[in-house]
Amino acid sequence: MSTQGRYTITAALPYTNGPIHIGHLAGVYVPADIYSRYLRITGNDVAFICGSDEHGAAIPMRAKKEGVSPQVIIDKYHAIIKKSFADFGISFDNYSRTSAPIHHDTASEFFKKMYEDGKFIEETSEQLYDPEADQFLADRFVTGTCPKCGYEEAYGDQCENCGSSLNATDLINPKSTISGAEPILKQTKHWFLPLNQYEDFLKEWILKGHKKDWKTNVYGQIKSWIDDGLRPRAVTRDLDWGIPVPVEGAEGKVLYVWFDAPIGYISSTKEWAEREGKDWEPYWKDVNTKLVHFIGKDNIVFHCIIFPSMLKAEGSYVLPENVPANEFLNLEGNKLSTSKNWAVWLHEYLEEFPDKQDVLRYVLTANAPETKDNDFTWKDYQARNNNELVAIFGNFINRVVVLTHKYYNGVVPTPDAFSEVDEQTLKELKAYPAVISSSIERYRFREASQELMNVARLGNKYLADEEPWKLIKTDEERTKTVMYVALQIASALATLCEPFLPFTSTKLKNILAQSDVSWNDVSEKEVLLPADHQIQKGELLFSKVEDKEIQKQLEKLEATKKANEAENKTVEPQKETATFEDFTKLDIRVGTIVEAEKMPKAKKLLVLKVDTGINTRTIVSGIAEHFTPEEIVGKKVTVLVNLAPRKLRGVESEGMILMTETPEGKLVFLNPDEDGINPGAVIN
Ligand code: B3M
Ligand code: ZN
Repeated sequence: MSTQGRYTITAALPYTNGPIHIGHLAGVYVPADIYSRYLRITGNDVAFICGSDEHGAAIPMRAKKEGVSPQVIIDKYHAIIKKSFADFGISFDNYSRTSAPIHHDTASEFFKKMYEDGKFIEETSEQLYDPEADQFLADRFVTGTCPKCGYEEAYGDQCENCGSSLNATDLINPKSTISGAEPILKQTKHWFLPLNQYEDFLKEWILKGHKKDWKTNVYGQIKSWIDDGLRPRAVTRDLDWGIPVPVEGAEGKVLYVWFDAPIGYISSTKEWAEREGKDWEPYWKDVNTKLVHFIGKDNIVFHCIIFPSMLKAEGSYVLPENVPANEFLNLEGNKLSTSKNWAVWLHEYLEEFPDKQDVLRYVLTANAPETKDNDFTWKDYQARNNNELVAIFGNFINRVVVLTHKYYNGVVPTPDAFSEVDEQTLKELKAYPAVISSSIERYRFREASQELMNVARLGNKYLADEEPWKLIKTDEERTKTVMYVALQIASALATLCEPFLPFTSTKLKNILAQSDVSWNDVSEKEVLLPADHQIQKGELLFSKVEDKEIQKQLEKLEATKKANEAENKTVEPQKETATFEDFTKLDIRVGTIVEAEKMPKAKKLLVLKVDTGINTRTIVSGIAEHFTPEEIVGKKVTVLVNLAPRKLRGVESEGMILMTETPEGKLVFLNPDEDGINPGAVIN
């Protein structure tokens, strides 16, 4: 069991450019909350810290789209997000926001200290500038033709077609997305954190120090970043939304959002400490403090490479003890997406399932994407609720409470001598706190939630075996003992479920009129609910979710799908007329994929060997995110065989596999009967 200590626990600061959904809850906030609640009730000193991330280019972009100021956007979503967290019992000690003055000051000072200590390198380079809008263009604000593959809608930082990461200045025919003007090059100075200088430190700290206790998904990502070689990273931007760079000669520049956001953890801690009359510094600077960051997998590099390098450079802070990042949650087989409205929004869920916060917490924990991406389905939600929370946990408590009232007017009976079964059951019960602790302390929250359910199973089995409802007719003394033992299990459950099911825990403690059973008491005390103790009238802890409620949710998603499809029906305009001669120039054949492998270091590319009937040739195809090499070997495909060969990442590609795309953006081989392919889908 955990020894008492000081913990600073952070949960990723959500961007205030939209509300939050089940993916956020499952990936970050529920596990962080379980961990924090657990540490508190086992006697640790905990600062559980979060806040809204209100800077970055995405906020003004969203504001522009909605035709309002960035301030309106952040105020709106900050309020919605903060309320959702409170509604789901996420027990932050402080929820701040990065627009707060205390954060602006803290981040500015952090930057200044690093600046004065010579931790940055300054570099003047030519950046794209929108002469009409009179501003420098963040990478995402520039589109143009990809120099690698010719795709015309590539972004300044990445080509979504071939997966190459780009520099905005490499784009051919670049266009500003703000004014449409052609950007010009203009000199601008920026400050860079030379991450390459931190390689040795990072290797020593993570690769050696934490190899064993960090999650393999996290460790693997860090290792591959380090193995790829780290480069200096700009920590300032030309943008008019953010924290002004606090040094001379930096007018019109702000701190890069990923520089200021993690410092938000520190400023939120300060805000909390000020309010509580505490000293914030031990929570960040005392070497005995354990700093733990809960995040999603897309934030790993920032929390495991960049922020630790910043902390190291600043010099006075502790480094994270662990970063238990989760994978992603999908919804009914598709990626959660804010823009496609493919989500279960927390505020909407509560309208339809008021009082079922704990159910969602439980389902998201039992099925958490801890080691791989996972799928949330409404059927699974219903099954976990009906078969576990109602049928096991709720049923056990209900029987205990109802029988105690029926037989003893709600007064805990005095037991007789324990039988062997009683002794064994109580012994098993006492072992659970350590078992659940061990899972939680290793960040295995799924496992922990199942061990909790096993406590209820233990109670159910005990009642089913001892059958007090029959026993009462033949042996009143023995019945008292059985009910006494069952009440001890109920009491243990009230305490042990608190990290997972905080609302249920409160209800159950009220029913049992129990206030002072601690986590350790469950294993250490002989008696949790003493004889003669009066319990309260019962209420149902959980209720069944009916088929029609699930059906309604599925229909709602179906409607979203239809709406997205309708929106995507904006079919691409027909191209210029091609003559018959033009057409006959294209030589399209059927081919068989005979080999497939991933292109090293390119997320989207597969290198294929295709038997075209003419010969077997190499074709590089941007489909790696849609197919595994294994699943396509042997597939028949259509191939444009006389496309002029071109090199992709140094590999000569001789031809093109014809593909099309579903409205959800999944690439499919040419087979127009495939689900979701609509008239007008472009073949390319
Ligand atoms: N604002 C959230 C995200 O990437 C990002 C986290 C900041 S944590 C310091 O979804
Ligand atoms: Zn490209």
